[in-house]
Amino acid sequence: MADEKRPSDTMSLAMLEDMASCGLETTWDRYEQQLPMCGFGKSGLCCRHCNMGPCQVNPFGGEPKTGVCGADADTIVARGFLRTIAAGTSAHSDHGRAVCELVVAAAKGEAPGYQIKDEKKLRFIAKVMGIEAEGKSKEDLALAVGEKALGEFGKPHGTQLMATRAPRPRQEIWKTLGVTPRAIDREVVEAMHRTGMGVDQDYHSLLLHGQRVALADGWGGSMLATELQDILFGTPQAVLGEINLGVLKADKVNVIVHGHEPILSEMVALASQDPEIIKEAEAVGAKGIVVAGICCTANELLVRHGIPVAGHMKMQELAIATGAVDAMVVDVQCIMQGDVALAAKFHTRCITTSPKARIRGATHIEFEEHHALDTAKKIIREAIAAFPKRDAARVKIPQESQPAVVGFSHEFINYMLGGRFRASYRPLNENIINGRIRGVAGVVGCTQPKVAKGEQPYLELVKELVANDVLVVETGCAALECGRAGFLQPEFQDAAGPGLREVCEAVGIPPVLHAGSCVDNSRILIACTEMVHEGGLGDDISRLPVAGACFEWMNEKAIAIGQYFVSSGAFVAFGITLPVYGSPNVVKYLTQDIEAETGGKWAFGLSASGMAAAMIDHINAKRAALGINKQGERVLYDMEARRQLKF
Ligand code: SF4
Ligand code: MSK
Repeated sequence: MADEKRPSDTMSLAMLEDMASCGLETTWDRYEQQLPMCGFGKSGLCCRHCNMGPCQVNPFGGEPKTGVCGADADTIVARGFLRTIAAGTSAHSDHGRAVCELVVAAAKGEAPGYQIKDEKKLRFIAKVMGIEAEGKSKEDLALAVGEKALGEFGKPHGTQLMATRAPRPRQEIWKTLGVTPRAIDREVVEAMHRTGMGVDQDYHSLLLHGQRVALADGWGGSMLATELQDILFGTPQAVLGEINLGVLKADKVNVIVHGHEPILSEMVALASQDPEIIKEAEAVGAKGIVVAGICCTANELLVRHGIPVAGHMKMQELAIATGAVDAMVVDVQCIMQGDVALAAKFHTRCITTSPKARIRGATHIEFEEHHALDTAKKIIREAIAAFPKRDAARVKIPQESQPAVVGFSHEFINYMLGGRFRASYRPLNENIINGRIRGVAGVVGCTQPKVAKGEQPYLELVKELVANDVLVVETGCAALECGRAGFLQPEFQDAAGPGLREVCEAVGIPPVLHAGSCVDNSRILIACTEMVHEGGLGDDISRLPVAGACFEWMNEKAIAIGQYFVSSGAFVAFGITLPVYGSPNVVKYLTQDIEAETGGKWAFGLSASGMAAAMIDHINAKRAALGINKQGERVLYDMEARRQLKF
């Protein structure tokens, strides 16, 4: 059992104990089986980039000091880091490409069921792209925007159009460094080329390209994904949702949608409301249909429609183990292959839907945008067919869930702060300048089993931040972890420091704002840019009293995100560790020297309270540099003080 003095996830602990007693294997068991993990891999010192290897370099300075080709630790570590960024960028950007293709298809009338929902944003993005909108119907404009957006992935000349939204001084920094992102595919291809045997063998040169690739993600693929999804499905605004396994219902057909792309899950949600489909569910004895999300597909549906969320990444197996999931419908990213083996021990149907992501043993029903609603109905019918096969004796749904107010897109934050007629970031900037709000923190990213069972470092981190008057913006699984602890409710104001609480009470927002999925970290880039443009906090993101964090990072995408924030001027802290310790030069570059180039830097391997302290210290330093350091000293919350907080 977890130490009682620490925040503990008793629900998951109880479920894991029950699963163990039933002989059901989980990701925690498989993690244990992997221990001890390879030290070369952990420190980034293993290279498999050619068949003279695999090579491993001695991390303690002894022999061998290089691989067969002579590549040293710096080169091997930097190549690995760059490939990780490239992989993360590919994932976000391929997601973005699929959205662009859907916008084009919808505009041509070839994707029945999809419409242009946010014409205002469509016109705004057209302007950013230099497309003349005057006199064009929304369909014609969407076609032009979709085609131009698709061009961003492979255009032979020029740089990313979305990057022109960054503050001017930031664009100048990128230009000087030579990292303004060109076509997204080009940056990824070049990363793979540079990191192959016998090409780029200078760690600084490799890591500079890492910056360029990451920027192609944040200010390219991810931003296009977010903006075009908003155009198609609507820009999020505050909506009430519910988070945790208790959203599943024993008497209803439960369909989980899991992965990242809302393209299909939007249709699954729509199909679940079809009277004919509901009748079919009732005909097999169910009282209705629940569609609930896991991971970032969940976040996409949650922030736009308030559709309930069953859990985050490391809860996918727990969801199946409730015995009440009739279909686990997956698209791409963060889907564990182990789900299929576990589902086979229940009545649960695992259904893959993407041509890019098949899992042996799963049922494959390929999503096709031209017949999306029909595909979605077919999928729900699979779940309905599975419902009567449930073993009622094995249905154990924990009765735990929390309401959550979500949907804080940067447009909605703007509106909340300023109102419909004077939407503006002015109140936020003013409250930062007057010291009620110390600064803003982005807490984003994954959950994973390297964190001991029952421990919840995101909760420790976020509690400490808000108690110190730091407004927190969240995305991804971190947001879901905080949501199921009740942190996304206005009542969580009680845990905030006096200044932040006053602002939250006045505006009517929680001190933790859920902004969306992994690709939606681009919303935070734009929010930072808006703060710069509003004035009073310096002329660039690097001057803002802001910081970012990801404690339980797991997916390569998280590294791409961390790097694009650092390259945009932010301080970014990651938990656990990064696979770079094998090269002191790379560590020094990422945690120190890069600051002179970009104004941002990395920190890693910190505890939750160490991370909070580092972020607050950074925010204080930025306040001091701006001459607005009237805020009091950092309040350090020890375990006793934390226990006394309401949450
Ligand atoms: Fe070894 Fe060099 Fe080949 Fe890597 S590229 S496997 S270090 S020989
Ligand atoms: S789902 S990438 S575990 S946030 Fe986006 Fe969660 Fe990380 Fe996957």
